Amino acid sequence: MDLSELYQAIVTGNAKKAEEVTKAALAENVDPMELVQKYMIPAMDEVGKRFECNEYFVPELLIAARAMKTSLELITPLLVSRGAKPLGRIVIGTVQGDLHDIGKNLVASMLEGGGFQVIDLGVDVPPERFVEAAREQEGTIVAMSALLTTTMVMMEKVIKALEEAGIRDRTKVMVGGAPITQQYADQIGADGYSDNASGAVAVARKLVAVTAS
Ligand code: B1M
Repeated sequence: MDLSELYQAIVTGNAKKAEEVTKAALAENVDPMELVQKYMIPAMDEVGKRFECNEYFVPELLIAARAMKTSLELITPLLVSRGAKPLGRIVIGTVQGDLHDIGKNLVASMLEGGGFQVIDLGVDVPPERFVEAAREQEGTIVAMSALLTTTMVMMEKVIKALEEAGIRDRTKVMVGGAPITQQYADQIGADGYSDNASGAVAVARKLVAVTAS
């Protein structure tokens, strides 16, 4: 099977083909994370590059995203484990003003697969919504995703809002998304950062261990 067809299907926004190749690959027991990491994420990176050089425009981004999501819908159930007692509770969302959710959804699925109870607040999440969700249960981790340089600043606002609500000391915060770096995470006072979905699980596990000790 030629898995580069999955890459091509996403770059060209061919959701039907993406679905077909993903189904065939899974039927042949190809590792779902290999599909995501080797073909699907590079395809979205290529779409981003074409957008940057004005070869693609917003409609092409949208149809590529639709193809990506079609494949992810088939893969997500395989990333999510069931039955085990959760390691901890995580509320996740894309920050206010930002509508990108593919990476956030992937991180949420990996966290769930990694044994966490995940409450997904969706996209365009205002600081007070993160605070409200964190307040519901002590020890909750707040996980934020941002894809735009114009919206990443909201992460700091959420941390400030947690402080103002008096729950920052009992709420760990982790951040990620294409424009976020370890340096930025440190600068805004986040407790954890990862540049990818499986790394996010390792970070969340560390944060839980720190809270428990
Ligand atoms: Co947008 N977009 N977009 N877009 N888009 C980017 C982000 C951009 C880099 C494209 C470019 O110019 N090359 C650029 C941002 C530039 C900047 O800020 N510096 C951009 C722009 C400009 C825009 C608009 C402003 C375009 C416009 O309207 N003129 C607009 C903004 C809308 C808004 O949010 N208010 C816009 C809109 C869109 C669509 C809606 C059309 C669509 C999103 C559809 C959707 O998500 N449902 C879209 C898309 C698809 C992209 C690109 C092409 C792909 C994003 C993606 O899904 N990547 C993107 C270019 C790119 O990133 N290469 C681009 C795949 C995904 C798996 O990766 O989300 O990075 P990512 O997640 C990774 C890691 O970052 C990490 O793990 C994930 C898995 O490895 N991660 C975390 C993410 N969150 C994490 C959280 C963690 C830990 C790790 O802990 C909590």
